[in-house]
Amino acid sequence: MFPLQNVIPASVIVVLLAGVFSNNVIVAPATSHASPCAPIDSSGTVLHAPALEMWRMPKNDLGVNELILSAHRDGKRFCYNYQSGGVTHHQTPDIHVRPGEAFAIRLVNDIPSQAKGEYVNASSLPACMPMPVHEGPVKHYAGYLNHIVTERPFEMKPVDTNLHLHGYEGPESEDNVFLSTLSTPMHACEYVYNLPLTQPSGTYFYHPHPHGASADEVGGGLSGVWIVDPPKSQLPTDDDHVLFLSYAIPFKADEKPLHAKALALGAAAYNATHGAGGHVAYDPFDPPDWTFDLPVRANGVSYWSGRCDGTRTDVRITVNGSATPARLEVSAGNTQLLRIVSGLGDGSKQISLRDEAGRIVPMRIVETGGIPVGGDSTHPLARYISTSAYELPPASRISLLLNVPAGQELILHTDKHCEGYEGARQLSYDLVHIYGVAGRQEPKEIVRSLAMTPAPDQTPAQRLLAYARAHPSLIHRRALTYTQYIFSAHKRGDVNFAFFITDTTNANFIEHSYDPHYAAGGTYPTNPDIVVKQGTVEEWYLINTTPDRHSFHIHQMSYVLEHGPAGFPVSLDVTDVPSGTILPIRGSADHIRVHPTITKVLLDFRNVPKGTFLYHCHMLFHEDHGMMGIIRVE
Ligand SMILES: [Cu+2]
Repeated sequence: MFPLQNVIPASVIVVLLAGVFSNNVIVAPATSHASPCAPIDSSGTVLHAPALEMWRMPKNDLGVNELILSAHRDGKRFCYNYQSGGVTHHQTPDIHVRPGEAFAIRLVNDIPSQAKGEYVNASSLPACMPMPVHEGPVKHYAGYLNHIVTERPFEMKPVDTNLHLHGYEGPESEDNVFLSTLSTPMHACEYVYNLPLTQPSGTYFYHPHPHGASADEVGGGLSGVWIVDPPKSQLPTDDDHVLFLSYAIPFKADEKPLHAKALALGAAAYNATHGAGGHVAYDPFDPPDWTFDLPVRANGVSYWSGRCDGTRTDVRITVNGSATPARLEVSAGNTQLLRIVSGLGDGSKQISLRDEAGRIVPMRIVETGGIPVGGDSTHPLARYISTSAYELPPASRISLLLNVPAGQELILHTDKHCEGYEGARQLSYDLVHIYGVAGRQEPKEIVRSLAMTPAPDQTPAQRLLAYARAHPSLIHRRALTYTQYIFSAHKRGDVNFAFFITDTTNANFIEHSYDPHYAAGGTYPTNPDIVVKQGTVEEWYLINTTPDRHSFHIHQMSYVLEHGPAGFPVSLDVTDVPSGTILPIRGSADHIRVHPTITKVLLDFRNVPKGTFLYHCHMLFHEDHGMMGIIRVE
């Protein structure tokens, strides 16, 4: 964390008229800024966001330390501002919290217009209310292996918003994303959190979760970082860096429009209109290849290159709001911690470290998704996993340790790679040049961190995997299958993308998109897709039958990825679900099949609070178009 005055560049500080306090009611500032969102910094330097320690924030009139965040829109861009001492700041803060402490974040929705919610006492704010759901007419088709699939078009303009503390392990009532701000009288909600004592020390993410509008809002820049500090930091704050990856907004010319050929291919591959002749029986844990009925080459036109060339390149990204590559100077001799956070709504990045000659330098990963790889929240840097590259899905975080000798540099690089056969093509470029500078500080003791070993019981993740292997009869297995379609046009020129995540363990499954139903006055859906018993452990097979890359995230809890970096099991809350493998069909040049990939995770429901929450793909375009389900722990 960094003192505020040292980290906000003067060029982007815009101090509005200080609010006037009167009977504890803050009067709205009288002037406005040209844009509520800070511009992309082109200085070539990595800037650091303001660090706010929640326990130092002013208390609201209910006695809880409070941060007031307001959500704004400027064209395609979205951003958070925050209020402090009557002043509006145009940066998204890094929020520091400590286990066992209570804090409040008030979210004010200034997207459609300035709301009143900034300027009243917390006790005067009515509670958050259920988010309205806008559904189109439902049609039925035959989908994966001839099971029923429902088409339920869902459109929402990005005007409603809410707050999700991604990675938060407290009760459902404190992180209820079924609620939102727009339908409340002051377009604002106060979220009050009591951070569990068991919340791991590490790096987390906050962002809006309005179903149907998440991709626009998060991709447009509406997200930030929250950090759970250990009881005693293992590093000086100057050696602790957040590197927040987000799209360069407004979108640059490197974003090519989706190619018509790609649409034709998608339609050919997934048009789910073939007749329902009774579903195919199969082993849900060993699913068959999915054959495309319609040709991928026809009439002399090839809709399928068979290569990993994507249909368009992904958007250039920024680091902490600075154009890339950006320079970060660090103290030579001191161990540095890089907290790398993907704020990309849809893109999955493969990142690596390089030396000046371009050679791969092993990354020492001490944290995945907020959780120390060694499982020790008191000493979160105590263990590391060494790996040459890491696939960073949206909303995921890893932290690295590194040392840079004086006068040398290490380069954080995003690699060219395949985001699935249909997904965006990821370009290769440098993100951050990390220079070692001598004499900035007295060299400190190098942080002691030990490499992980394959011992089966070194970490909580290893112990859970060993337990599951030793007691297979106690572990409930579940298959979650990812499918996607383009349905027939509703009107001329219109295509309806639809994405599904379905519990296919039950042989009579029906593919349907996210579909919450509420009882009158209720604040949680009453129709969970998955019900689990508190106290159990489950193993989920994440099965990707599509040629697109997906990811897996669940709220309120982390889980164990069995085969993580360098083969180690790790705890995290978002993982990559690699695309299915494209295979030819013998005797047919025009048809292909997709061999599903299987990613295995262990979910330990023994310490998860009872409640109703969500699991979904964190490619937000996919989530917005249905790839999300409701789980109830009871
Ligand atoms: Cu997805």
